Amino acid sequence: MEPQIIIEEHLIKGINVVGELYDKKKYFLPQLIAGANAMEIGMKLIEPLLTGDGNEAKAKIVIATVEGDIHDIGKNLVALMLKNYGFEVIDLGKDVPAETIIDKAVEVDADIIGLSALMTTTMMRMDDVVKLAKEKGCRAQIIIGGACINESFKDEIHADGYSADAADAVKLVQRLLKI
Ligand code: B12
Repeated sequence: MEPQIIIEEHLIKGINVVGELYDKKKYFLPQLIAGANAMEIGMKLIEPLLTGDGNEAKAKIVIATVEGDIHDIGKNLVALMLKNYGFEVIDLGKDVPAETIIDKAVEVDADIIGLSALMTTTMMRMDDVVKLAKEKGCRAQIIIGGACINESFKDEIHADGYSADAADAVKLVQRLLKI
């Protein structure tokens, strides 16, 4: 089976089932954490098997989960896919303050900033990053994603792009950078 299929058809579908059972109060935090850990272990095994075509120009992408949010499975997946397509990805991790993200983007002269948020309580932290980028004259285009994010939220906070999944994130970056 192709590694990409294992991720899309099995790991992501699996964690979504865990999420649905959690919503229905059939699963609780321990099961949620066990599911997330299983997904991470699976991803570590699959990572070396993924191969991009390696033909893309090396653009720099700073990626992070916003402050107050510790969900990083989706962000890690997006980072992995982008690396796999030859982009230089600087992953700042999770629960990252806006200042840290913008300072790093300015320091490395990033082309793109990728932001992830999974909670309605943390999605507004993306707005902070967009505003701070303008204030500090950061030239990077900002793309956003996460289960609670959509195209209209992207427009509302004046981010440059939104994608619903990791495969589309690659296409989005290629489109924004015109490559
Ligand atoms: C796994 C999980 C956890 C794990 C996280 C482990 C980890 N290392 O990430 C643990 C158990 C730690 C956890 C904790 C909590 N969680 Co939680 N969690 C989930 C769950 C079940 C799945 C999330 C996930 O990983 N999905 C799989 C990935 C692959 O999908 P994804 O993140 O959406 O990413 C894809 C796209 O969105 C997109 N994408 C993502 N990021 C980006 C970034 C860019 C730039 C782009 C372009 C695209 C992109 O591409 C990705 C790949 O295709 C969701 C339920 C759900 N169905 O979403 C709840 C959920 C997100 N959690 C929730 C909550 C409330 C919490 C807690 C507050 C629970 C608690 N009471 O403590 C804490 C959070 C504490 C905090 N401060 O952050 C709520 C949020 C509700 C809301 N709307 O605000 C959810 C929706 C569950 C629910 N229905 O209540 N959680």
